[in-house]
Amino acid sequence: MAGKTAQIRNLALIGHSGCGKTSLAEALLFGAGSTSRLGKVDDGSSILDFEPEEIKRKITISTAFHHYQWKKHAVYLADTPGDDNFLADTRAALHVADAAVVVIDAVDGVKVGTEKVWLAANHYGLPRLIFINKMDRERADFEPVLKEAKDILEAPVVPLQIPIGKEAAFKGVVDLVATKAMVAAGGKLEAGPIPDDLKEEVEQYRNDLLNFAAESDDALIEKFLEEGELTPEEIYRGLRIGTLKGAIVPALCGASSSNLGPALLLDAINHFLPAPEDRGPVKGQKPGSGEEVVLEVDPDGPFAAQVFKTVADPYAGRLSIFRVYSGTVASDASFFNVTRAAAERYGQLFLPEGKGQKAVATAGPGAFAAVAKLKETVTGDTLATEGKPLLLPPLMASKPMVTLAVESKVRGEEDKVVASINKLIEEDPSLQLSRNTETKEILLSGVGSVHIEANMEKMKRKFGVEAVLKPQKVPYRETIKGTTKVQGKYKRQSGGRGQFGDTWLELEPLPRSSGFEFVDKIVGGAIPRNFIPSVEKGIAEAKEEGALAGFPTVDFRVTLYDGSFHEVDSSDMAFKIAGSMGFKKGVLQANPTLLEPIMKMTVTVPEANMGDIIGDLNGRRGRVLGMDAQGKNQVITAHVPMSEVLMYAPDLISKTGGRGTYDMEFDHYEEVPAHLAEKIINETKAAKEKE
Ligand SMILES: Nc1nc2c(ncn2[C@@H]2O[C@H](COP(=O)(O)OP(=O)(O)OP(=O)(O)O)[C@@H](O)[C@H]2O)c(=O)[nH]1
Ligand SMILES: [Mg+2]
Repeated sequence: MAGKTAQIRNLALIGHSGCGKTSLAEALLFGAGSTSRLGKVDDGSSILDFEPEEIKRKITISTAFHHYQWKKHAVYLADTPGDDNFLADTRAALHVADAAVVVIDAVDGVKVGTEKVWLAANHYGLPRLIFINKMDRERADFEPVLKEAKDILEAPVVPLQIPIGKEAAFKGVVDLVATKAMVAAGGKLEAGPIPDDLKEEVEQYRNDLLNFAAESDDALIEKFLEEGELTPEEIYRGLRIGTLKGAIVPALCGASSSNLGPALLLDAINHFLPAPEDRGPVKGQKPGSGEEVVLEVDPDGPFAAQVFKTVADPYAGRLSIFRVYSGTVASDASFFNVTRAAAERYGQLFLPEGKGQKAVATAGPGAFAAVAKLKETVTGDTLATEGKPLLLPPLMASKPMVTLAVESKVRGEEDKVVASINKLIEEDPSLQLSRNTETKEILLSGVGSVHIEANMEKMKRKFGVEAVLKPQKVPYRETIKGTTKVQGKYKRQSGGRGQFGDTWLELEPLPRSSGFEFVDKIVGGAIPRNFIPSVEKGIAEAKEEGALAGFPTVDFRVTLYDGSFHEVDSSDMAFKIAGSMGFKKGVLQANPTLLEPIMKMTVTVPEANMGDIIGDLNGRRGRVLGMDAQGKNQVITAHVPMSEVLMYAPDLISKTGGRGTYDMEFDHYEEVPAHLAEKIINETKAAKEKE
């Protein structure tokens, strides 16, 4: 028996950058009568790509949500970004979606972006449909794309249609289930006879389709073997069973921007994609214990939902968008945030509708719903009924690949920049903010440069705060390699009370990561005891701006072994200065050198790119530590100087056609080779003089 939510669908549109997801979503919404005009990405009239940063670039940056009713089904959809820079948002949508419609451009075919979202959909085990889009474009072709989907994505593709005509002559499809042509006429599709030249092809494809449908179900197999035919209802049933299991991926085609074909996708979504209950009961953990909690999908049962996106809305305030898994949430009430163990009161409940939102009284399983101004809740949190708490699995974290330094455009407004970035992070947890205490820079990490740039534009627009992006500085350090003895003497004795401090210091190198050590070997009162801490203080302060190029000096020992003083003129100040003078002079005599941070990198690339990537890492003064196979990929670990990989992401992307990814973290400091050290010292000094 069908459950209470049998006529609800929840899906994400996914696909490579620019394949037409937003255009398709607009066509579905328009076709179902949810919107009154067909929004276009190109003229900025899309209600899904509505943010100024999206309109400017003509790409989706942030997942948008909408919903429609079609033949008694309520469908909630998420239009996700295809660009790599914004895939964190796409993954978050897949985390909560029940199904996916994978859009593939009929000209470009399966691209790296398609593979990435396909794998993400595999990760979540999502039933899916394929929509081969842009059949009207020059060089559009249906069959090669099907073949790529089978070969590259390893998708069990089963076409539900074949196109009638292509490129400018694309005018409709043959519906292989109903065995009739659906041809564009006056903005609608009209049923008609199958064109003669397609009959043979139709028969072939239809045979495959019947076999797939029959194989999904024992009763159908029997009937098919006996009668050699199935009714459309039986075909739908068989294909649905197969699709829900992931054994079948039905494929459709069309042209979204001219709204030719999406109308049939409306039916396919109803027929083949799962209702919330088809995904099985909701599984979570009991907070604190890790014990599994299972909740049946039931609009009348306990409430369970997950916040998977937060948006700063200029009118409504901060909106938390969540997917309802079970129960029904009502307007002007409260729910329990299980993750934060806090009750949250809220006002109006909304269904997001792209640019706008619709106020509703309730929302049940399958819905993408939103409330404004929650106090404690952030992206990823689980919401539930108090007393029936369960924790849903956390969202997948995304790796930042690019880090840039952020400076306030207006001097002295760094605090405003930091506060605004923190607000951006609430919306987009794939951004990371940090501060380098050595270089004193504010650092912003993101998935790619475009990701960071688009966020800076958004910051200017939403909060009126402007920032300048720069490559981050490398936190070099200084040290000594030799040992020396040096006198640090400060004497000012002309007129009035003078200043006198005299020290003899020995400087020695220490192993890496030892920092700074001070040894007091004064005997016989050469320097009175009370002045000795001042000598150490003088050195400790001076070492922060090293003698070589102004970088912190590390890994050395100073032994104070002799000195002299003056009964009247000696003071803490005089000994502090004497210590710092001795240190600076001593460093320059003790074979000083620069140290640079070495990163530990883990680079994951397709096998075929491995040689190239290793060669490149060697060229960056890297040392490969190991290689490991991981599926079709190779994982290379290496030590590479930070200065060589500040902008590694674009190079890795171009060398691997976008397939490579990497992680890196600081590992240790090493000496900079002499010829490079000289260059860095000169450049740093020149930059200081300019300031
Ligand atoms: N000729 C043709 N152009 C199309 C079709 N569908 C979309 N386009 C165009 O392709 C471009 C990209 O379309 P979008 O709908 O923004 O693609 P998208 O997949 O949402 O892009 P991202 O969200 O940025 O990944 C736009 O210029 C559309 O007008 C189609 O069926 N035929
Ligand atoms: Mg889009």
